[in-house]
Amino acid sequence: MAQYARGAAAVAVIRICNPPLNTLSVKTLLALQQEVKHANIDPTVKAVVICGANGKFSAGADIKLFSSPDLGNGPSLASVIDLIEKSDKPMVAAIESLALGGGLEVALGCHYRIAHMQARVGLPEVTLGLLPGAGGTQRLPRLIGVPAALEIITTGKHIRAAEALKLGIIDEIVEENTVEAAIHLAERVSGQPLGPRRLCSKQIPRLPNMEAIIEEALVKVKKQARGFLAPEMCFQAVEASLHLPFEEGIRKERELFLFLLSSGQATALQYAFFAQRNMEKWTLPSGASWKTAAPRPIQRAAVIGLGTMGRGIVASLVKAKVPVVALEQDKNHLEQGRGAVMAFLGGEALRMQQNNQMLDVQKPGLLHFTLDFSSLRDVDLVIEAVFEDMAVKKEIFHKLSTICKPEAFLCTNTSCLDINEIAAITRRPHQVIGTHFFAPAHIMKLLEVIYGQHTSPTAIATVMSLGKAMGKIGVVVGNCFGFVGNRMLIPYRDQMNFLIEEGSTPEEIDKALEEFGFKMGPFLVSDLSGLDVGWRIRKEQGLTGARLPLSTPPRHRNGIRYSPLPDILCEKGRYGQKTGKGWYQYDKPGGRVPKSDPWLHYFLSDYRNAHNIMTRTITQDEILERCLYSLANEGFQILSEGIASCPEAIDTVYINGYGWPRHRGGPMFYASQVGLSTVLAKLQKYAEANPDIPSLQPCPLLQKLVALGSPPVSKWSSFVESQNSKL
Ligand code: 3H9
Repeated sequence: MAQYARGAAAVAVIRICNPPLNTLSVKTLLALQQEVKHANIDPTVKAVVICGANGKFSAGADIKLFSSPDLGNGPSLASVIDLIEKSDKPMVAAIESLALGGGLEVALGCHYRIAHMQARVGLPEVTLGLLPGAGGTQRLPRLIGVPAALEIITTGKHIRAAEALKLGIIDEIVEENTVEAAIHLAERVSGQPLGPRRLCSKQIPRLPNMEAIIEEALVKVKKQARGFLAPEMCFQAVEASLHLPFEEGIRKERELFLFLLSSGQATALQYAFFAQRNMEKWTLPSGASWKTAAPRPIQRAAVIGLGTMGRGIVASLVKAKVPVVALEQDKNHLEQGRGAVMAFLGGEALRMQQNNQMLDVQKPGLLHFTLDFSSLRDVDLVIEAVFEDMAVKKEIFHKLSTICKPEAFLCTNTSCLDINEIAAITRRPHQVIGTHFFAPAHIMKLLEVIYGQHTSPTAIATVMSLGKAMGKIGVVVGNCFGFVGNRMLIPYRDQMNFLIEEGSTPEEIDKALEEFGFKMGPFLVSDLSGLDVGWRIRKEQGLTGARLPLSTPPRHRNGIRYSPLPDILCEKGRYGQKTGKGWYQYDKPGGRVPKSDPWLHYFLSDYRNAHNIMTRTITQDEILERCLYSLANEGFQILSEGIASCPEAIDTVYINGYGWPRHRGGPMFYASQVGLSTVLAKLQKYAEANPDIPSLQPCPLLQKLVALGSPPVSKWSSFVESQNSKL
């Protein structure tokens, strides 16, 4: 609740109070409104400071409100800000820690803004599928100009106090006692005219080349959007501030805000926001959970293998200021790894310096490169990151089990291998856990944390806590081939291959999925990551089989449809970008710009002829349905097996590790938005037409959910739990 106190010189201090982040709920807004009204009519009050309780200004509107029946109850945020701005007593915002969204809009309604040097401000509504709906799109451009406001509002980025000062968002920065400083400022400005300080009556700063700037900004926004509505609506609202008087601009902002609020995209993004945060609150089928398991501190970690993954993991640990021992098998690999890690970290140190942060890579003890396994004797946790070869991994874990201290945790960075089999080779299976990082590991946020049969809750809590410190989004998942993310990719990739066998092209499939919202189509991704990676795994699984004459390799394995196309490409040395040829062609090995390859189209046509496949035109809808519904179908199977504890876990994995467009909420949320009965009917149709593709057979859980009337995503887990408890 907002409180009301009085400073020495009749300055009222109003504290926004709604822990932990002082979000603006109906109750908080009502209290803020009352306190501002009080201050306005109290003749002894000469000026007002607005701040947040517990050293945080405000994280903005309470996002839960947007889907709650309380929406529309109480005063609107816009009306409270209007009251603040129209006050004839100086209102000073004292910004500590953060002022985001509606929080910054409150501060923009104030006549002066003062911030602590560590504070961050921003209008991140776009990331929730919205736009700043309480005057932010009209006040910010009046304060800092249209180009800077467009950049902030269409990207939603957070801005540090120093930059906010440069841009003119805040008037002063202080190193300590922000509220005290704000009281002094309020005393100083008391009695001065407020007209020029009210952003609602300020003229937009004009630039001679404004039209060109606006056009350029629109092109940029459209290029990034890929069907995501909010950035363009943010653009339109800010553009309105250029042409319309303040009140009309506010009306336009409102209209666009309400449009976005009712769009499925805002619902999807808000779902994704809370889904991601819930991942920290993991629970195992055994009942053990984040509440009952405490993480152990990691004073020193080790990484084995400095290939692509190991390098990124080392860099992430160092960034998190965790001392690391980095181990390789020979001098050559060690030096290559050292060079790559130092290059990542050098870039990172520069970036951090620009934000007034420090990363001292040379700090003694922070990073130690070695060839000597005995250096791992004292570490608290090891992450093995060698290539995906069970025999090699087992050998390493056997060694670790004898060398590392008994309480050390042993993690394997694997994308598909069996954690139990690796754990069984050690004398401490309860300390063994899977950590599936995504490449490049120093950038990608997702971390699948895989528990095996014996993994202890303490090991999970420790890895989740370490992952968080490394800036990762940890998702706890069960052990099976491919875990959550890669297992679901299998039917998806099968469909894309089957579709090109039947008459589609990589270009058409990539375009369909890019228009759906993926940054890159699946064939382009495959060329980028290398076709040989999957080929090696398929060979190890014995899937690729013995080669018949190349033009007619069989399209089935044990009666189940199997497309040999990717294997044939690999046999021809077409690994993707690295060899300059894959599903596309590139100007040279390592080239990045894809070009359609006539060879591939002739090859596909020969292949279809050899197999007597009647080529047909495949629609964009069929491409999307077969690829995406088969992916979600596997998700339902994963849920029913308890590999993922909830649909939110699957969606968080896909959004953060597989490029699934966030504004579509993740595959499970998407299935619920399309309608479970529609997804079921389509799967049934495709399964009937393709009886040799078992992954198109609808999962029993999907069928049961449809029979139950398609409950919302939030109810699926309790349904699965009740089903499993009956077994
Ligand atoms: C808006 O303002 C619209 C306006 O224009 C007005 C229109 C009319 N609401 O993330 P954390 C919860 S839209 C509800 O773990 P951190 C969060 O779920 C809003 N709840 O902390 C978590 O709950 P729990 C614009 C919220 O330090 C707890 O607070 N604002 C909200 O890692 C702690 O959060 C934004 O988009 C919220 N607004 O990160 C800011 N914010 O403990 C959204 C947080 O139950 N928030 N919670 O799991 C964030 O980006 C991050 O929370 C922040 C802190 C960076 C602030």
